[in-house]
Order: sequence, then structure tokens, then C-alpha cells
Amino acid sequence: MAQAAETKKRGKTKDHATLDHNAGREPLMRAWHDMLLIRRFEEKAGQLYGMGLIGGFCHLYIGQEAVVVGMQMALGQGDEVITSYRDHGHMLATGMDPKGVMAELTGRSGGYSRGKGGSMHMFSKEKNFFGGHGIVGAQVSLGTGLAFSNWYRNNDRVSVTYFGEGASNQGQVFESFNLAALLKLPVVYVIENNKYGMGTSVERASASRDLSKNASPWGIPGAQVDGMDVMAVHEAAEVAVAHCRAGKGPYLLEVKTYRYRGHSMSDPGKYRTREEVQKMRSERDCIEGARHRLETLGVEEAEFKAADDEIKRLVQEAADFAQASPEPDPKELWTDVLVEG
Ligand SMILES: Cc1ncc(C[n+]2csc(CCOP(=O)(O)OP(=O)(O)O)c2C)c(N)n1
Ligand SMILES: [Mg+2]
Repeated sequence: MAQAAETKKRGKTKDHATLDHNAGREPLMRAWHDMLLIRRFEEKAGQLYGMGLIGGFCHLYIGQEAVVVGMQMALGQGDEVITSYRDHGHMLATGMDPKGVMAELTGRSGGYSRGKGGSMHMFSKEKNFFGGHGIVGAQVSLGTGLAFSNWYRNNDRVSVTYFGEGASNQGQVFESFNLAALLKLPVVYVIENNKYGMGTSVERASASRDLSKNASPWGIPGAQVDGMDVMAVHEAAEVAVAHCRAGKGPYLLEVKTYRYRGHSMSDPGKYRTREEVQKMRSERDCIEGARHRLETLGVEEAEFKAADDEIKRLVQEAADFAQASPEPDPKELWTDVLVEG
């Protein structure tokens, strides 16, 4: 275990102290664009679901876009991402092709899992996206495993492991914290606290009131972040990623966010009021917030409109592709089942 205790020297990230979001509108404009792409994509997925073109589970991310976009801004080439079933935003943020994601949602052969995985089970080796996991909390151990492999290979990569506040009390999450702290693994744990796990509010499910402290018994530093403010997420992400990359071990972020839609596509929504949802939408929306800030930086209506039109075009192209792509051949039932050694 001598190696375990040793702090491995890793490469450096950008110095977060030099980040000045007011200095340029470009990073914020890019963030606004990326959040809007996710939202428009999700709105379209909701429509296709309503038309019966998407079957099975489908968990929309609408409202939470600032979390993945802010986190992704701090990541570099080779860094890895893993998350739960609420995963379309994470895929798009890592740069996966909207066409391939939408075609997977419709169960077509042009999808990332050739139509055999659906909404919750998509992966991209090329973009270092490791899924897409339907078992609540399972990806936390897997994300810790990714970090273990990076630590073992002594490379420079950081693994970002997302999970919900509902998942945060799973036993395997605490087991993961222990191993990650013991070996100083380069993993950023991101709790996306959207206040509800299905129909159960965090207050009813969690004795811990400050989830960013949940890993403190293992000495893992944590911070709470406003997840409706993409630049606040970005700033916190820079600190967390730099910590991991410097070989100091894991870091925990509790990002406070909100989902506007139901847990999945069938959710009667009895556990919260319409007013609560409406209040978040009208007062705290991450895309609107970024837009207001951009307006004060001089961005004009025409620029927003042009970008939105282009995003709508991309999303429509993805939807068309997803409907035109053929269903998987029945022979595909026998592929990707077993990896031959
Ligand atoms: C091990 C396990 N238990 C229960 C479920 C059923 N389930 C699916 S999602 C969910 C709620 C998880 O909530 P949270 O972690 O807050 O994520 P969110 O849906 O809010 O993104 C539950 C209990 C499951 N899929 N896996
Ligand atoms: Mg939740």
C-alpha cells in the first residue's frame, strides 16, 4: 500500500484563478449554445416519445443543462464521463453526434448502440462517454473504477462521475468514497441534486442536509454549487478537476439544480406543485440567465436567433435521421452479447 499513500504527480490544468468570465463573452456564448442544443434536443425527444416513435424509458434532463455544460468546460482531451439513465445531456456535452443519440432513442440501427440500448444505454469510446446506467448508483463504482485505471496507468486523466441526490445514499457510493480517498484516485463526484428521486424529495430521503459534506469522513473535499448558473458550475469544476489532476485525490461537488419535467415520461407529478416548477423556470432558468448576462455584454437578438435557428436545424436533422434509419436486423440479437477473449 506504499504506492497507495503516495501522491502521484499529475499534469496541470488551467489556473482557475485566471478565469474571468466578464473578460470575454465567447465562453458564455458557447455555454449558452451548448445548453440550448441539449434543451432543444430533449424537447424533440419528448415530442417523438409522444408520437410513439420512442419506446421504453426516457428521462429528460430539461432544467439541468448548466450542470453538464459547466463541468465539460473544465475537462480536457481524454477525461472521462459516466452517469445515470438521465443521460442525453451528458452525451451531447461530450460531443456525441445528436443523430446517433436520437437514432438510439428510436431504437434504430444508426444509433450509438445500433438500436439495442435505447435511452439509458449508450456509449462512445471516442468521446470517452461510459454510459448511461439504469441501476441507481451503479455508475459510481464504475466511475471510481475508471479513475482507478487512470491512477494505475499513471496518466493524466480525470473521471467525472455524475449521480443524483437520490443515489447519493446508496451503500456503494460510500464504498467508492473510501477506495477513492485511500488511493487518491482522480475522480470528481458530481451529485446532481435536482431535489427529487422519482417522487421523493431530498428532505424525505436524506438525513444529510449538506450533501457536499457526505464524503468528509474520508477527507474528500466538497463544495456546493448553484447548478442554475453555468459559470458558477464551470468555476467549481475547474477547482475540482485541478485538484484531481494534481494528484490530490477525489473531489465532491453537490450541484443544486432542478428538473422541469417528470422523472420519466410517465410521472403524475403529484409530489410537487405546478407553482414550484413554474417559479424555477421563470426565475432561475440556466439558459435564460446566461442569455441575460450575454445581453449585458452586448449580444444582440439577431445573434441569438441565428444560433437558435441553427440548433433547431441540427435537431430536426437528428430527428429525421432517427426516423429514416432502419430497425436493427434480427441477426443483431446475437451480436455484442459476449466478448470473445
Ligand atoms: C438500484 C435501484 N433501485 C431503484 C431503482 C428505481 N429508480 C429509478 S430512478 C430512481 C430515483 C433516483 O433519483 P436520483 O438519484 O435523485 O436521480 P434523478 O432521477 O433525480 O436524476 C429510482 C429509485 C433503480 N433503477 N435502481
Ligand atoms: Mg434527483
